[in-house]
Amino acid sequence: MTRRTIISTVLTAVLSTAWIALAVIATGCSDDSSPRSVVSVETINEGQVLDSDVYNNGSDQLPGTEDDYIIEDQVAVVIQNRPHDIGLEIRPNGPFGAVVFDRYEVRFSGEETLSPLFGAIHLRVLSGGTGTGIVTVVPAGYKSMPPLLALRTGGEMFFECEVTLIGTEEDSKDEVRAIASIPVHCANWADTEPD
Ligand SMILES: [Ca+2]
Ligand SMILES: [Ca+2]
Repeated sequence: MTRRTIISTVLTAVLSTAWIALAVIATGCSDDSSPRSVVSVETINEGQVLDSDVYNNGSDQLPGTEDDYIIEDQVAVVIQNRPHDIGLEIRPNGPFGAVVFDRYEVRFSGEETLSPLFGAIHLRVLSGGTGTGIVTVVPAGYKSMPPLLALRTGGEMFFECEVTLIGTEEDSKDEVRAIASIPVHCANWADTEPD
């Protein structure tokens, strides 16, 4: 091996190492594995406790007749989507980091047990903006079986309900989650007409 070849080989090795170092630095400078968008729940059910009516006597106001029905409780969830790196200038409607939620989970805690609920949703929230999704919290079916069924004739039950919206950031395809909790007060409340 000539002296020139040795120098060339060493130089190539040094340059390769430099490239690797640059690559590592570049990786280190970029964001970590977390999504570039940070989503959070601004409000759920406008910050109100959900009073869940387990039975509606219908327009004749009599229980046990044909016009009776059971309301499916839905709440509005307002999601905020802001950029992870606050140094970036993000405009609403810009292409960066819109998130799309496609499903949600509801989990209850309380003295009585209610099964977790898994639902679908379609909500796209632009970066730097907010969006409102409607989620079912207490399905009608839950009110037709124990333990809620017993409330038709009286009593009340309290639950803390955790709602998790799950989706992806369009740009990075990273999963994003927004979590909120809402107190739910179940009883056979005075009947109201559905919206
Ligand atoms: Ca009725
Ligand atoms: Ca009622």
